[in-house]
Amino acid sequence: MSDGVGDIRREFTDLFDVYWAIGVAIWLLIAVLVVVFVVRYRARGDDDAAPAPGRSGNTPLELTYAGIVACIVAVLVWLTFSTMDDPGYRVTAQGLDRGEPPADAELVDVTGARWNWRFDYPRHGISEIGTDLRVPTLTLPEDRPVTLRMTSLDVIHAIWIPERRFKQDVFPGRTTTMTVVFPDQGFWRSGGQCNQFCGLRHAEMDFDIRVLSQADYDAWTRERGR
Ligand SMILES: [Cu+2]
Repeated sequence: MSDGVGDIRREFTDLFDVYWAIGVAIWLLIAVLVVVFVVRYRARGDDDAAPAPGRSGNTPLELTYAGIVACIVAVLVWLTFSTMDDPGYRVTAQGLDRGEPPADAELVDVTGARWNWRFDYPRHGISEIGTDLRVPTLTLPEDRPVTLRMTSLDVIHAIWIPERRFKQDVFPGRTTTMTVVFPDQGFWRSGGQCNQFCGLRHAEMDFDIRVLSQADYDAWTRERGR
């Protein structure tokens, strides 16, 4: 993995695992308590059907319970925000380019417009534009940071790459910069989608993703470039 850019997919999967484990633990606790109370306090014939003398409350127990819940929430908030603070996942807008892209990052200008995507590779003079009949292909080098400079020509779109757990809105009149890494070679048909409803043909606003070895990527840029 290249310097400075985390593996977003792995980081968000790890984060999800924490949420999942806590959710399962709480579900099990409640399920066990329900069974215990059903068995222990079940009606045992008419004599016992009258309501048991109630207890009005147990303040220390309730405070302990609230404290545990607050701790869980605090941990989840902290974990979530520290995951999103990965340099590769940092949103930069309108020239506020904090989170400097790594020096070896490939640069791709992404432009969304109803209802297609355009990918420009300014260092290679390559433009890849979708048409009504064919979605474009985002071609990228393997295991190298790729800085996406994203904007829109009309309305708000969102670039969504489920395989990498990557999603970001793109806005007209504003550039958002993010750096991602695709660690494995492969081809994903419709691996990228628009995720912000943008009109009639929003659902068709897809693109394919092709990740090549560095050598194949160099060959591709030579062949396609000017
Ligand atoms: Cu769209």
